[in-house]
Amino acid sequence: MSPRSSPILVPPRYATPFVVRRKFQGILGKRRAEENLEVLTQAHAAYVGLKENASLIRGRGANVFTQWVGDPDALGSALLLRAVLKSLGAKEVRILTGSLGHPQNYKLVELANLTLHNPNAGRLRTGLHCMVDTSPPLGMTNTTGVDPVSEYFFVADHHADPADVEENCGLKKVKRVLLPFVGLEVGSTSAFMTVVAAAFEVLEQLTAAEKAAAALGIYTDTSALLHGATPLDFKMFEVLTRTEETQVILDELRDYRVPPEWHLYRAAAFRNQEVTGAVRVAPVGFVREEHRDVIAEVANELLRVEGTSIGIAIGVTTRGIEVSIRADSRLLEQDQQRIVRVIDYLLETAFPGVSGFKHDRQPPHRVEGGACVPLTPDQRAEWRLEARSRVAGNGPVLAHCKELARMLVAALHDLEALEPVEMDGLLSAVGAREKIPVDETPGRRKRSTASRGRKRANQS
Ligand SMILES: [Mn+2]
Repeated sequence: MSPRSSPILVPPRYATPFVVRRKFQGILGKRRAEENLEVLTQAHAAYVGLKENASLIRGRGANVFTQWVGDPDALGSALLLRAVLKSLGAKEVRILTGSLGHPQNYKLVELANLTLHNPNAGRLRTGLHCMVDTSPPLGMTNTTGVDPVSEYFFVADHHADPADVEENCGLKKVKRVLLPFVGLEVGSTSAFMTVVAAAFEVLEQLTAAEKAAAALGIYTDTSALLHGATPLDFKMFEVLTRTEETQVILDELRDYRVPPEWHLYRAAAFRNQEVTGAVRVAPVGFVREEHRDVIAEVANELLRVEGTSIGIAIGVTTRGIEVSIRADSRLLEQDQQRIVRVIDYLLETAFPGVSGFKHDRQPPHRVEGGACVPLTPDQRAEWRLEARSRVAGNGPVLAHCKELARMLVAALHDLEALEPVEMDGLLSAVGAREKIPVDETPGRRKRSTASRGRKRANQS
């Protein structure tokens, strides 16, 4: 992209703080409006932009794309945008989500009575293209498999960096993104879309279940308002859950049930894991697409095991090879930032040229990410995966996951040989920790006894 050419993401026009305060004080209260002034300035620009373009929307259809595998934040944002577009006269608004990967999300879709359309076959051909909780262009990273579009009407997302979105749009020949709200500084896209919907006065038209769905979006993306939640996330969660009816539905969504297979995946992951120092890699084997999010849950759990800095889970779905990575550098005494470089190296070496690998850097110490590598025709023919195939079993799929696990560990050993300082404390962390006298403090002794007990349980 030449820096002089006009940007694809049309820069929003921002109002003065006076105008922004006046619009949002009634919704958030004076103090909260002041606390959130920056993001509210963006919400105000979204409100004005949508209003000014009402003539484009009226009588027309709209597509709202999410990630291929929809999560609560994406679905909550989508139904909020749908309400806004309908209030501006849109004839039909379709939510385009390829699949769901978690039982909680099936429950959400059922309770909020959402109809999800296939992102390719189910789109309105002449509709305005919108995107929530993920950024253009379609067909990359978590929208792999979605046919591209060249013009976007409205985008709201808190994940990608605006400069990266601009660059990727240029590479994929996107012509224009008319109303881009990307790289939002909020814990959830749903919080942003809730305040936009409130500006349009459409919140009260939502059903209790729809409000609960949006609240769950805020809740899950901020780990129950504990991780990366901004004042806007807190406030919008409170606004959405004011009625008892909404609270009851939200409680039901939080208290979801998992299918019995869920624990087969976990058991396979912990039985097959490769542990090298502070690195745990768990091959899971075949995972049904509707259970796909268990791979990320396994990665989270690996990182929870004491003394772990990197947790990687590998599974195969009918979509492809799915890898989920979690890293935490708090155990590393020096230069905690190097965890990002180690993960970068690992992904580039083990999966060269694979588009779709992406990870959020959450400095100073957390890295989260994942990717889906499409299956080759040979793998498809050999494995003959069907939706009903046996999950997490032995066989060629698990063998392939194990092979990938070994490759990742080998790549780390190579990096250690090349740059020992980068890898200090990662592959050899357990050995280093065992040198610490166990009776150093009473607290430490207690913890290490507990950890030994858990390790035995996991290995059996
Ligand atoms: Mn999100």
